[in-house]
Amino acid sequence: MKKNNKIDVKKNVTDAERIKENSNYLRGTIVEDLKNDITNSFTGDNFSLIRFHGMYQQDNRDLRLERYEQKLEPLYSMMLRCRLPGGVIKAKKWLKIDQFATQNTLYSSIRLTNRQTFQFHGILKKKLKDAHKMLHEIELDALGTANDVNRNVLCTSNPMESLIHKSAYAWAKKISELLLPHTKAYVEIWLDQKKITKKDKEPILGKTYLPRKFKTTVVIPPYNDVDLYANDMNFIVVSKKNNIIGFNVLIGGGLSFVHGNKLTWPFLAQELGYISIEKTLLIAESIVTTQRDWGNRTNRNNAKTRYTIKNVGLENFKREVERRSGVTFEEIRPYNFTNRGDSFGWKKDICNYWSLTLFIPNGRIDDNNNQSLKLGLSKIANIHDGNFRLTSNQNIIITEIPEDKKDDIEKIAITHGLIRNISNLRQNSMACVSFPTCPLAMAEAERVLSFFITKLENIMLKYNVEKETIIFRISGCPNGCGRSLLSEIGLIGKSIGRYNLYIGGNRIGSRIPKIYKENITEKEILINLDFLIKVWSNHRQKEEDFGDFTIRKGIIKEVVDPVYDFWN
Ligand code: SRM
Ligand code: SF4
Repeated sequence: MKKNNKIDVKKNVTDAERIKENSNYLRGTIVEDLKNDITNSFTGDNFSLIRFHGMYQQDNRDLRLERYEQKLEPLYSMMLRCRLPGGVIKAKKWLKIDQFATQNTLYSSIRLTNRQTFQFHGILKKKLKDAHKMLHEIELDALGTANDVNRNVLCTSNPMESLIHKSAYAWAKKISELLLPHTKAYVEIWLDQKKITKKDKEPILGKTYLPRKFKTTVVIPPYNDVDLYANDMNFIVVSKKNNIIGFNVLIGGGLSFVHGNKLTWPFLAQELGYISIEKTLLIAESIVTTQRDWGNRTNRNNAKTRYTIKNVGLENFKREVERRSGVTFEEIRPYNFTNRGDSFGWKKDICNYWSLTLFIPNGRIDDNNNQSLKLGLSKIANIHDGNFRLTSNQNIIITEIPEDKKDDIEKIAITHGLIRNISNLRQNSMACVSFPTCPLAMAEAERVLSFFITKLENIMLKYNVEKETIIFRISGCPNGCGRSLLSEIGLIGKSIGRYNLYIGGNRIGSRIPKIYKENITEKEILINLDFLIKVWSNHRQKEEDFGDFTIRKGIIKEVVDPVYDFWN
């Protein structure tokens, strides 16, 4: 294994590295698999390679056993995630998305994600090219929305709220473009374009791409609606007289861990320094290439930026970024976050248009017996010339609404359940997708969120705190997609019907909560929360948030250094 006492990296690299190296810039044999109609699945390395093109192979886990007993192949289909930096899409384009979901997917729904984009679940292999071609027709793509690349770039929602918002959104798009894979594999395979170049090149990502997924945000204080502390690279806007003059740069956030593995831990993004605006792309590139070259390629559990920083030290990482970019970081400029979540209802923008923020339960846009959100949104899209803007909290903002369309849009929204009276608690809650489509799910999340919220609403009513809010989130496994580790009360799935209960995060999402009870049932969770909310309602200081209260009262120890405190 060792040569001259050095680890032979090539020999020790993970299978994921071998797959990338041998893929011919992400082509593999995907084209051959598409011609094979005996199975609905992708074979060998292609299972992983299609992720770089924005798709995941899944099967319906509710039907797995039944199909196994019938000796049938699992019901394979693909989830496809669109690239939509800042979450902005023309309302008219939405109609195509809506139509595709209805006509070509097994579930007929569209799922808004907490990274400002949408996913289709249940596309059969034979329909995949149609999906990519439809996206291309409306000037979208799914490139780089999954696997070891920079993912969909987040930006504080509603770019029309101020000139700063508009410009921040432009930066989110520029960063997304800069860090995209350059390979032409995507257009060749999915859009049937002829091979254009003889030799592909990946000047930033490199032939083996990044060691692991990489996440970026552009944020405008005081709104932390993007949950920046969960991301690898963050640009916090610093402005003067309505102009962005530069960014505070924070790196190394991430929320996943592995149950029982103390070498894995969540971590909050840390401050690197301030840069002036013209250095932005240079710095983005240098941070990414440093992580590309220094990140761990022998253990995927320790491959994200936060582990690289832990290994080499923040100062060394910073010096390397400065060396590569030729830019010296200045001292961090003062900034402050006071808000998270979305603010619902009507608002006027800088051009005197209106915007309407709608609550979408779990981000799931579908029609069923109780609601017709999908139909409602398509009716709005039909009469609206402006944009839909997807938020990092799985909601949607209809923007650029002229005064004379306001009433019509509101009427449709009310008729189809898109405007409803809901509690603050519900508005601020979140769950990941989990069952039935997520192959990694250990416990339910999306499908039990409403149940938990209704029970918690009753508990809060009982103790006269029903007007208050608590950031409550559920993730079906410790990958933590529901960002439970930035909540005041977070559940993380252990097995069917059982969760770890975390408390002690704060309202603005800059403190990681800690485990309060391990592996408990839904009933036990509610008994514990009834007790905690009762104590909070009786003993909190004026307007003290739930998370802060649990720390002040010593109910849970504060997580200061997550590497140690998260586990001990
Ligand atoms: Fe996630 C994997 C869904 C945001 C951490 N995530 C998955 C997969 C693709 C399962 C898989 O690998 O097969 C899930 C697909 C479920 C399905 O059926 O749709 C999945 N993640 C989601 C979404 C849809 C959750 C949602 O309800 O909104 C989010 C899609 C975002 C997007 O549009 O790109 C989503 N995932 C997150 C977040 C939150 C965030 O980014 O703000 C996290 C935690 C932050 C972080 O990255 O640390 C997150 N997802 C993971 C991980 C753990 C990564 C790690 O660092 O170890 C995995 C597993 C993996 O990558 O190996 C994962
Ligand atoms: Fe799936 Fe786990 Fe992510 Fe939930 S947290 S979507 S269960 S990977």
